[in-house]
Amino acid sequence: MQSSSSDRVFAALDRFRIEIPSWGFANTGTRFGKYMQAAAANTIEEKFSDAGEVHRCTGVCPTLALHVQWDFPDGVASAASVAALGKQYGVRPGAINPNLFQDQHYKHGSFGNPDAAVRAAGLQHTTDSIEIARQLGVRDISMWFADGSNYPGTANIRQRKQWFTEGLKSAHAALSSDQRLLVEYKPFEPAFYHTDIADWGMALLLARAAGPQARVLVDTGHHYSSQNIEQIVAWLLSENMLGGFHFNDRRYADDDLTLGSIDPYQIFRIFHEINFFEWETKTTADIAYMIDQSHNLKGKIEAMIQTVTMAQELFAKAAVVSHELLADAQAACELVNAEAILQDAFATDVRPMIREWRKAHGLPEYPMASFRQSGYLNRITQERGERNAGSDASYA
Ligand SMILES: [Mn+2]
Repeated sequence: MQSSSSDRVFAALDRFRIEIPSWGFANTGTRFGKYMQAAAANTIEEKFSDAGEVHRCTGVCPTLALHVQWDFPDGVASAASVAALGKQYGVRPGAINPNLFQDQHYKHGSFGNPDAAVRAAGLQHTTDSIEIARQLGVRDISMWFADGSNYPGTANIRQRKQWFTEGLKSAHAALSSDQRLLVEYKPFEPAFYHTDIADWGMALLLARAAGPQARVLVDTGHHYSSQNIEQIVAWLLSENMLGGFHFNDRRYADDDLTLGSIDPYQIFRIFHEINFFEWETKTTADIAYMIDQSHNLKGKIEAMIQTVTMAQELFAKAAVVSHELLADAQAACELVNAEAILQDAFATDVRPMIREWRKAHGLPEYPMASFRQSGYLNRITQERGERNAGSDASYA
């Protein structure tokens, strides 16, 4: 017997959790400058506090992704104080993101740098990051590399591929048995001629070479325009190689716009492929849903709540799809019917069901209103405003 769509939506909401990034609460900007927000978080404690507020309002963000360079000023030695902050604010440390692009010696790359000493420094930072994760009880280490080149002929592409293979193998060897290495890809930026891990195929090959606990991380903003991301997702699922997502939306390139602000149907189709896979295989895909967005113009906490509730809504819409009917329509090549099953699910207003689910779990029915009524923003604006006004808005 088929379950009702509201049963399916409730079951989907019960299992949907999404991780928010610490850097989404800080004053970040464009490549050209930044507009300072009085309420932006400056310290790791402020980031945990803001994340705790998002989790209080939404109930689905129990973890906070952390960035080693920015959130662990003393490296491994900062792990204990970060763990304490997690307890204090009711948000656990999430994926650990090493930083292999900010230090001066990474000018010509990290794992792909022609200088063996720089490659070794990159690997050391990565194994330190794995140790931080281990001390925090964190499973996932998210590897994003800015490595690449700007001009034809300036880099040995095959040699760098080999260095990446070796570096990722060595990093993998440092994992505990319960940890995972997530390999992210991006077609361009900051490198504008070639990027060492430019697409999902390269990430897949490198993850396979690294070892059995490596998976691919799909950042929705890291694709060329019009690329079929849900097909990539379906292929990675079928290969058991999809480790997680960095969600954001984009209009032109890696724009870091709010999830669903430009193309909500895209995200719905991704969620649909995951749900359909799970239904067909009677398995649960082990996927880390994470947000990777920086908000320059919107208020940072409001933008995060907006993102989380949109993700929840699109995940719930995907749960409305009747997989039995869809499988039948596909098998019979009933094209219009099959497509309409997706379209009808996407058009379903799931918001009343989500409010019911929140009520049943003692959560605010309207997370944004709850945030605005809480007085939290006023409080942190006063606490942080003077200091933030004095910080540097220039990138030059
Ligand atoms: Mn990302």
